[in-house]
Amino acid sequence: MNRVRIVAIILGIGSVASGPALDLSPATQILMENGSPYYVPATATTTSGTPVRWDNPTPTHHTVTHNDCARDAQPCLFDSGTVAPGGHFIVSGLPAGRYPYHCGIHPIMRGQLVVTDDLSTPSQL
Ligand SMILES: [Cu+2]
Repeated sequence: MNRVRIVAIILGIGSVASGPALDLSPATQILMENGSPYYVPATATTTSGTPVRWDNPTPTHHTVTHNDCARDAQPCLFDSGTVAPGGHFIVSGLPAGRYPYHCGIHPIMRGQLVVTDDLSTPSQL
């Protein structure tokens, strides 16, 4: 009985790992596109405790680069580097804030990530 149950659990994990459509992780997802608005949604809102995942379903290489990465005085909070077609990029643990970003390869591609405090996580006392 127990063995059957364990096999079923393993198969379940395998199907999630191999099928992006079945990804059950509670990430905020953003799609890259080759046409406007380029990042969908163009403005994504999430909470500080939620990973953010950008997927590149296009046949083109793109990046997800925080705008402040180009300014020496500002902290560069995320820069994916090149994300190949079919690839993805995940950021987690961002503090609350508003993060405009762009594609380093195609500067016309611009998006914005808004992170709010995660109210489900108890604040440190
Ligand atoms: Cu691009």
